[in-house]
Amino acid sequence: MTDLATSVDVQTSRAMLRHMLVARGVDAEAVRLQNQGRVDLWLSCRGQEAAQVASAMAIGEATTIFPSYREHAVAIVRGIDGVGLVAQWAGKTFCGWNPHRHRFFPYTLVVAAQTLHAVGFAIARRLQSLSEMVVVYLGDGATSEGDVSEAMNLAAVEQVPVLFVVQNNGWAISKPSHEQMRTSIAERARGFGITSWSVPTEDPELAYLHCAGAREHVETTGTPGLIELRTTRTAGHSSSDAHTLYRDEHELAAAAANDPVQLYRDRLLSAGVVDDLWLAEIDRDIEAHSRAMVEAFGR
Ligand SMILES: Cc1ncc(C[n+]2csc(CCOP(=O)(O)OP(=O)(O)O)c2C)c(N)n1
Ligand SMILES: [Mg+2]
Repeated sequence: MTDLATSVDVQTSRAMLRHMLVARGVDAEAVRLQNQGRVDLWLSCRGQEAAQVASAMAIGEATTIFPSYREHAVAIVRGIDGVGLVAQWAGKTFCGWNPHRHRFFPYTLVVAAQTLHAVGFAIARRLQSLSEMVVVYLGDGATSEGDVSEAMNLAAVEQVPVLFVVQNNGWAISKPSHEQMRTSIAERARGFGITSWSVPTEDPELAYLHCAGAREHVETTGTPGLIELRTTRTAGHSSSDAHTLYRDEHELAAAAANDPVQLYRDRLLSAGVVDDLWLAEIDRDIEAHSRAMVEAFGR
């Protein structure tokens, strides 16, 4: 990746923090509703907000995204509200948003299947002479699925502009990522002839710049790319997963101490990029999401 910008502007910083805070608030309300039995299942994105918001914002609004099932913060960036996001998990609908309007396809619970959908979509776009970049989100565990090998190979052979965004949160349910593969995820992509990067996401701004670089590479070359975002899953795999049974207490304590949302909030506050008034407005926004969610599912 060359010619990376070295900083993000203040508006981008504020927007990133706003999306991260709203995603955290919506996620927390969904957890509460699930605890009350109003939502059947929830797969929290807690801890992954920086990776998701930074990548989604770097990708921009025009690109079609194929998500997995945990990209709630990406959905928030795409303008999907808490009610739309949770409706599927409350058994109300197959998809709580308009995939075409938001350019955000329905969640796929069949691990890795969306990678083939994304590559097929990109090929179809080219056949329609509408060549455009397509983005697909997947997890570390998904990269061991045969579908991902097929998708990466097809994308490379067809030379279509698909950006694979892999959130490596360290776990595929209870299987740690270091036990899932002998090579790194980025190396796997290179084996298929796909340019790849592996970046940390503790700093959302750095993650944003790296993702913007990956996006530019895919857009300008018209070829696939893969960016591995190293992140942390703070909660269990799902609301049915007692993750403290298989996770080390020190790992969980470190995750809580390095919470990307709290750290970024503190950083922008002490730098004067945001102030208490600005944060209070975001709190009101979160409350509005929560109220609407309780109204829709809470009784
Ligand atoms: C084809 C398929 N195999 C297995 C499962 C069961 N399953 C659901 S999530 C998951 C782990 C996926 O891990 P990862 O790709 O790292 O994503 P994460 O949940 O960590 O976001 C598995 C094995 C499934 N839903 N679909
Ligand atoms: Mg994972």
